[in-house]
Amino acid sequence: MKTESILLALETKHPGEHEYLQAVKEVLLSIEEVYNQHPEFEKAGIIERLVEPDRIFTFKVPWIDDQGNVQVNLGYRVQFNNTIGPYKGGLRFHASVTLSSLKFLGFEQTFKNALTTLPMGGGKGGSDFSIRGKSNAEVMRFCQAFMLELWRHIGPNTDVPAGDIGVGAREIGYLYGMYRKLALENTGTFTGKGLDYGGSLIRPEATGFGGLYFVYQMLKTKGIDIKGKTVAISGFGNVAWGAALKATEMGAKVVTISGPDGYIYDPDGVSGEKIDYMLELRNSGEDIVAPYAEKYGVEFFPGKRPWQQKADIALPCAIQNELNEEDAKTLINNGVICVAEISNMGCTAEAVDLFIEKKVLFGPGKAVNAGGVATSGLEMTQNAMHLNWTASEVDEKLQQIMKNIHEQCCIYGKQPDGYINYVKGANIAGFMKVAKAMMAQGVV
Ligand code: 2IT
Repeated sequence: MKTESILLALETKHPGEHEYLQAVKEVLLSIEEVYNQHPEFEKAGIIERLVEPDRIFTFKVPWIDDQGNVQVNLGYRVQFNNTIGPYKGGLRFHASVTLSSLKFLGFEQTFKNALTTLPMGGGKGGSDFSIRGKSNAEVMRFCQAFMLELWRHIGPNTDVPAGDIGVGAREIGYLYGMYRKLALENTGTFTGKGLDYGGSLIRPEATGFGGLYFVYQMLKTKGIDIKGKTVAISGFGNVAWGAALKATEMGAKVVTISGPDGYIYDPDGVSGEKIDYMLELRNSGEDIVAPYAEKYGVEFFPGKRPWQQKADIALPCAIQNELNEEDAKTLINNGVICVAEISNMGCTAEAVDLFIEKKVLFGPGKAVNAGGVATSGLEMTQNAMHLNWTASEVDEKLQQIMKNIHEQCCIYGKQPDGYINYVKGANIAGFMKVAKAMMAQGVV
């Protein structure tokens, strides 16, 4: 593969799209060897076709705030690749959202969805709108204005959005309500819906639960029990919540959670009602964790990241590039055993390289956090069948899917010395599935 020249051409075409270029580079470097064994891929221009999204919708979202002022945000939907199923992926509402971040997320989503074994293509969307400090009515008006544009591009067999950062149960309710009104259909063109209108049990927990099921499998390869281990978690939203719940249930102790304002260290463990309190914090719309420290009398570290604390397991659960090389060094010096990205691309490329060099168990987001979208796939199945599975039915399927993803990573990622390079394993397994399907379907 002419990796260097492909990357150079992409950089020239899309200058400044750092996250997107970072995600593409990681995948290309890890699939190079396998790709070169398949000259037919090169002939079919698989890479050139895979790195560009199928199409991108960009639109303005005008809405009126509570003071009567007109506000204008940008909205996007990146339909990345639908070779193996309808475009599928979340919507992110966050001030940091740019075309670059959504392209990176859509690219990652394509491989992640392939890994789930379910028939879903990759997509992502969102807006630079931030729910921080907005009233409920403002959030509703924004969601409705956003949907007024997006609805014509999505559908149960074309593109099925879901939540992501800033888009939780409330936002999905407002978005779906407007979609349903405009599209005049009710087939569940959205996942993460409320239980009363087509949602699936376990979907809210699924990203965090799936992450811990994956960590369990990773530790098992080394004969290590998660029980009694200390866990550093970043973030305090839906993903961090699910991860804290499952980690605690498995007998581990979660000692940190964090927000844009800093992190809290709770030596007794974030457990029981303290986990419920995370939801309250999220719903307050203030985007800070400092009140946790006050409420439970623990230490708050303003402006700092949780990776400076000693922990056996580190779980980034917030946003991309939230753990850098310095953080990786600190964690390694403190004896970290396992680092698993439950956020998408939670670690910088330098941090990932260091973990792999030092043979730390490292799980990349597209494998570790695939339980969220996998359970979205299960929600789509239930909608199509017009029935609901029980929580244990969904959870059992989720566990099986995570085990399967772990196996796929081992098949392609096992090194001669026995170390499992999960980055390589996940990238190759995801790529091979999409590439083979693209080969079968011709140049389209
Ligand atoms: O990053 C992700 O996989 C998600 N935000 C969930 C996507 C989905 O369609 O459930």
